[in-house]
Amino acid sequence: MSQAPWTREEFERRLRALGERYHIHHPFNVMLNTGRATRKQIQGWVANRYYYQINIPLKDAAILSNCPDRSVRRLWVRRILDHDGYGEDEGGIESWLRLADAVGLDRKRVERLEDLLPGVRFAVDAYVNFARQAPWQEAVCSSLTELFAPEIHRQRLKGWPEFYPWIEREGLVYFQSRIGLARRDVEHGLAITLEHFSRTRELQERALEILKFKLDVLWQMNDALAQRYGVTV
Ligand code: AHQ
Repeated sequence: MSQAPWTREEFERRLRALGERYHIHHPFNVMLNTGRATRKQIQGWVANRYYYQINIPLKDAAILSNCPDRSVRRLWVRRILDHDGYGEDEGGIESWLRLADAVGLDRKRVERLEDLLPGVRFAVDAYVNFARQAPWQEAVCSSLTELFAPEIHRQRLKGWPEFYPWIEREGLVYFQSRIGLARRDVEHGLAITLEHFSRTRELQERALEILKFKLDVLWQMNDALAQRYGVTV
């Protein structure tokens, strides 16, 4: 006998409760955002996170290619332009390369993925392949880790200038841009998720599993970085 679905409020509460697994709590990220990272650890993080950034548009294009609903696509497409740029706006991937410049990395080396760790590559590829193969609503649900993203960007903007004065402020422009964009994107993604997955308790439980999968993707990236570059807690 299947159980009755949770109310939408309860379903959303349970989605948000998974924030306790967000990578803001990973020791590597805590080290970064409390000023205890070395130049090498920061450079390693920027070079590896570049692979995540360049794959976001591919992930979002996969969702578009699986989604027959024009009203969804016309909003979801903004995400690709946010990263790849549009008209005068050079986009988030260029901003990430500015961050690479600002932390003293050779951007050509970053673009050649010379420092990409296997654990980061496999975690990111798992995310992109999930988005390619899963029903588009499941891939939308997996983007909801950004429910928790504004806080992690705010932490960087607040702490890094004081902790890491050697990083040119221009390099932090990406984090500033994401606070507003993450809020906009989450509003859209959460509405689709609450609508699609609220019909049965099984669907709601599936949504929680999907979000846990994506939280693991982000957590694994930090595990790989901690293993390669060390972590001081
Ligand atoms: O810069 C980030 C970004 O553009 C996205 C898109 C979104 C998605 O579709 O999965 N997730 C995401 C995230 C970004 N930055 C991460 C960070 O820690 O800087 C956080 C990450 C996320 O929370 O999923």
